[in-house]
Amino acid sequence: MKTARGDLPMAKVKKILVLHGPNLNLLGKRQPEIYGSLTLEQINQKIRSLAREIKIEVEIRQSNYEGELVDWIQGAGQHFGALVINAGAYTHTSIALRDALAAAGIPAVEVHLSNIYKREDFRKRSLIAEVAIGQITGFGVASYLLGLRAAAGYL
Ligand code: CA2
Repeated sequence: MKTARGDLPMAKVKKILVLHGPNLNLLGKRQPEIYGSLTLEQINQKIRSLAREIKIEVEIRQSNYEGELVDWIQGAGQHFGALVINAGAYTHTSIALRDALAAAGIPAVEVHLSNIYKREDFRKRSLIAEVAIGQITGFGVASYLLGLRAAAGYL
């Protein structure tokens, strides 16, 4: 039987794709008062450790390029059952990411390290919130871990 994913069999995809958007590769080097002191690699280790604990597979990618993120989201439905995404500043600007997430055919959880509603006005609007199943914002690295648990519930 064919599925929304095309020719793949009905077997559930147990893997989650975690996407980090622009500038998240700079974490730990600047603005620790806003984003914490962990580097992106340290955050990724915590994500992988939780994934092992709750027995799910994760793949983690980071890009500073909007089009690359769009390509990854477009392809995600073929290999992953859900997405966790911190789209960084593209959260507030990217109709392209929003459209890709809306078309992805898998649930996405939006996460942010900082509380975007306690910051500048331009960060208070998320263009992807309406196409995500939910949003977790303001808990530092725990936002990713809560997001992973939430996404795992949809596998
Ligand atoms: O709070 C979040 O997770 C954000 O998605 C982080 C983005 C920001 O543009 C969003 O409004 C909220 C920024 C990513 C990290 O940017 C850095 C810039 C300089 C030094 C370290 C990180």
